[in-house]
Amino acid sequence: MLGLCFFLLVGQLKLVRWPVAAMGMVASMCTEPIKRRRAEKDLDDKVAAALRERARSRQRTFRTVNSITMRLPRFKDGLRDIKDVFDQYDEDSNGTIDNDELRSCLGKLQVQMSDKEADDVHRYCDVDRRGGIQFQEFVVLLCLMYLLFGPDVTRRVSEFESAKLNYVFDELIDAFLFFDKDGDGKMKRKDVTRRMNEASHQERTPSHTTAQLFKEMDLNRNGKVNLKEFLYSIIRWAGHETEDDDASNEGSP
Ligand SMILES: [Ca+2]
Ligand SMILES: [Ca+2]
Ligand SMILES: [Ca+2]
Repeated sequence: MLGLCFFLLVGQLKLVRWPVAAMGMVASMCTEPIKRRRAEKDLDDKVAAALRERARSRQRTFRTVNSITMRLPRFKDGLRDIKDVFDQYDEDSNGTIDNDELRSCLGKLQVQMSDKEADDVHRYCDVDRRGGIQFQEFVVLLCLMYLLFGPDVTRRVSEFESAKLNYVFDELIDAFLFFDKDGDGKMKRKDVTRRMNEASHQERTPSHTTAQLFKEMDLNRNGKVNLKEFLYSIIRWAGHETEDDDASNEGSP
């Protein structure tokens, strides 16, 4: 505590000597992450509320982890269809949906949002923080829009593929609800461990495996996995890698 007070004090002493413009910049650097965190939390809360509503109105469809694993090939098929949709909205074909492309995409899906809200969603769905929405994040985005705004969203994506997309999104969301035992919109490690082991009494999943699994899903390392982290991980595990992703992953550290 004393150490923290010391750092704060040193910081203030330095600020006194800085020009006013620099102080303004520091102030905006300090407030910006707070605003971002608030927008992130608001969206987390909205998603959690929609999940609770859904859990109340829907019968549980998954009873074991194996039943989820068996659906992965179907997820993969569904992802192939979404790739065509992504290409349609990635107007300049650079493999990323930027802010303007997202606004135009949300307009076509008739999702009512202000530009600021659209930008918040853009930031929220940039799960890997590489800037912009790449394909896997676009699947997360569409699934979240489906959860928040209902099946009309997928109908506007594609009348023809709508039923198939709904099926994939329903299954993905139900898989999350299977693990989110207390229905607060966050999976805890103990929930995942319990679920992984309740199907078989003889063959327990080693604890280091569930720990590793959880660590891979908990992208921001806060000890909980929310729906977007779960979706992003499942999409990776379903094995859909686009050529663009392969190319950009090679370049990343
Ligand atoms: Ca683009
Ligand atoms: Ca991204
Ligand atoms: Ca997390």
